[in-house]
Amino acid sequence: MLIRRSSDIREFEVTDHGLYLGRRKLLALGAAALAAAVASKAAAAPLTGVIEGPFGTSEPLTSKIAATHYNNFTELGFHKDDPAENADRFPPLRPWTVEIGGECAKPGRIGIEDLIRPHALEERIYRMRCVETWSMVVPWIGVPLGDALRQFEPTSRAKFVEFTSVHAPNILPGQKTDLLPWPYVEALRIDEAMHPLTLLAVGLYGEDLPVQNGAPLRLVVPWKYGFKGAKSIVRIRFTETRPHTTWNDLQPDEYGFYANVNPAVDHVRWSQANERRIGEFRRRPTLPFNGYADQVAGLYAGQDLRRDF
Ligand SMILES: Nc1nc2c(c(=O)[nH]1)N[C@H]1C(S)=C(S)[C@@H](COP(=O)(O)O)O[C@H]1N2
Ligand SMILES: [Mo]
Repeated sequence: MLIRRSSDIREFEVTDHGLYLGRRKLLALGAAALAAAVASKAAAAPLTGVIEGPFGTSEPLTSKIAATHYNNFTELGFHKDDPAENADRFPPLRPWTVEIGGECAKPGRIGIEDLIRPHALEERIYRMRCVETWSMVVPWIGVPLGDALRQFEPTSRAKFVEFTSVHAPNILPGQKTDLLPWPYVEALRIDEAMHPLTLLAVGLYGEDLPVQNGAPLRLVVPWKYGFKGAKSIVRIRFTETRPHTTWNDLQPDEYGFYANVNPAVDHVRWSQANERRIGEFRRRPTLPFNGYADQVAGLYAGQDLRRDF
């Protein structure tokens, strides 16, 4: 039942084909028609009181239409334009409860509002880099994950943090298939999770997170390949041992646990040395840690990043 031959389920194939469909559809629709289609989807609420975060880039933004229509969210379909198209199949987004547990002194179940209320929402313009060789620049809004997690008082045994995405096979079309073993699970080492660059995002482009980008809250880890950014999180757990994670379990030689953006370590079947920004034609060199080396390289001092890829 579960797992197809790994060659059938490469993220690359899934999304590359989808990207083609998406671009063709964009051309066919034209920007105006597409904008109308976007507007008719669940009305996004503007987020207020957002302050400018301490990190970010001044590079030109990817268009909102591209960032909300070239998506990987397997629960909502196979192709890159499926998540936007299937967005209204998603269960009601409020109230949304995230269960926090594992190696912490104060486990709890909290609503998204409770998670956010004590913290100022920050806007951070982050470079995003998929393990496929495209990239985006997206203005995310959220709270630093570390600030949100500290109140649960992780113990000294907490070495990793595991993130579990929504599981609703009766509603989510992708979960009626065996495209991936469900639910989607990702994890970070605790120092990565607590690093100030790691964001629990609740919005983008000034508004609530659209379903296709992982509503109502998802992880954004800008120095890592996109698959580390679990969407629509329902559970966060502190663990002593390294959790199993979806893509790493499926194809460990292709999707490393660390998944730090690294132009010097190729994917098994393609180079990771350069990338194409959505909306641009020329390729550009990929930067170590996606350009965030100054902030995060120290986390990996003494580690062999060819082995720990
Ligand atoms: N739950 C869940 N989270 C997920 C995925 C997924 O299929 N399911 N895809 C991942 C991958 S491979 C990428 S590149 C990013 C894409 O995020 P975006 O659509 O907002 O660009 O989400 C990640 N998070
Ligand atoms: Mo990805």
